[in-house]
Amino acid sequence: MDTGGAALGGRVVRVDRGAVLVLPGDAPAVEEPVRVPLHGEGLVPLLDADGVPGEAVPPAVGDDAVLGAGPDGAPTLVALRPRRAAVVRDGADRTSRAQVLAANVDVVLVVEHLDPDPSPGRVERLLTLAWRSGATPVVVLTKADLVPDPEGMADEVRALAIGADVHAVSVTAGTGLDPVRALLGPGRTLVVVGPSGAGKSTLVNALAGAEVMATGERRSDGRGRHTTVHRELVPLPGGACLIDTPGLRGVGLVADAAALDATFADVAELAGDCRFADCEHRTEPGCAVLAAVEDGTLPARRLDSWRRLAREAAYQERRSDAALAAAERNRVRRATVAYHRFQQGRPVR
Ligand SMILES: Nc1nc2c(ncn2[C@@H]2O[C@H](COP(=O)(O)OP(=O)(O)OP(=O)(O)O)[C@@H](O)[C@H]2O)c(=O)[nH]1
Ligand SMILES: [Mg+2]
Ligand SMILES: [Zn+2]
Repeated sequence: MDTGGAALGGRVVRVDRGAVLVLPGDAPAVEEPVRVPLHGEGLVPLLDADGVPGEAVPPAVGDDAVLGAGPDGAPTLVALRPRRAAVVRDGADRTSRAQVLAANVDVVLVVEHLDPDPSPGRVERLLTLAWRSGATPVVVLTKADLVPDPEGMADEVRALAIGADVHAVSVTAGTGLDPVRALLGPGRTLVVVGPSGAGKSTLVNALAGAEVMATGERRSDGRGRHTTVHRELVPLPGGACLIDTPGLRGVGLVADAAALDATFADVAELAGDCRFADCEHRTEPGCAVLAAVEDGTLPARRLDSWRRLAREAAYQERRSDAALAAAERNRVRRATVAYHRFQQGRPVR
């Protein structure tokens, strides 16, 4: 496949049913994105580092697209360049594969509100998602104007967000945004993830300096109503890109032991001192993790949260192994059918 330097390319801004919106990379100014139709199942080959097409996948927001021209001159999506980092969640149903929420990102902003109280478990879950992506996780605690001691609350979150910066911000009061703005270098891509109503689109607008995304009404119970319904990439005048996403309801994790260990670096370190290498930190003698809970150095909540996510990741891994095995059986069956048709001189489909 000729996907040389001369090939036209662009960034996938949005994925709709049957089409993607692509912002041409070589546009003189930031123009309107072009609508490029998707055909069949909407799968596009993902190129490897050598430009060789590999598995066909659904395009994701943030993908670097290689564009060609159809017979009528209309743009077609030829391939996707290799993804350098991707935020991936477990597929929604039993058959579907993991879903790419955002591709080619540099920073994952884990957005959580200070009012109502932040949920430690949700922050840990989203941090695991963020660590797995390969991008840098940063926690943004919103609505600092609504609580008396945002910094005290931020310190509590810092204790569980090991290795990630944590910023308390208020868009309403215009406070705390500078360290987040500092992440917006030219060519960098940031994606916001978090629950509905956390203020992701409000933050995107503040960073963009314009009302690029619609934001929700504030309800008295502080909960959102899924104002944003599409994942969407917003190019900023300074050359950075922001990807806004709809609120995540109980996002499923894709199994990744390293990401879990990054989020729970404290548990992982303690586990190194357990007597048994395969210690599950339940009832085993010589368990350093249980000892730390016992003497108060590790919050019991933290161990519970680790357990929940580790169990889920293990389940997901078994499930994806089963799905892979089923896909392989299917592939072999199809190949066998094709071979028989070939032997019988019938057209191979
Ligand atoms: N007081 C206050 N309200 C805020 C702040 N940031 C966002 N809000 C309000 O929170 C509500 C939800 O904000 P959105 O930006 O729509 O939330 P979202 O995370 O994009 O929600 P979804 O699109 O549903 O996922 C809106 O009413 C915002 O005005 C803030 O810093 N302070
Ligand atoms: Mg929104
Ligand atoms: Zn142990």
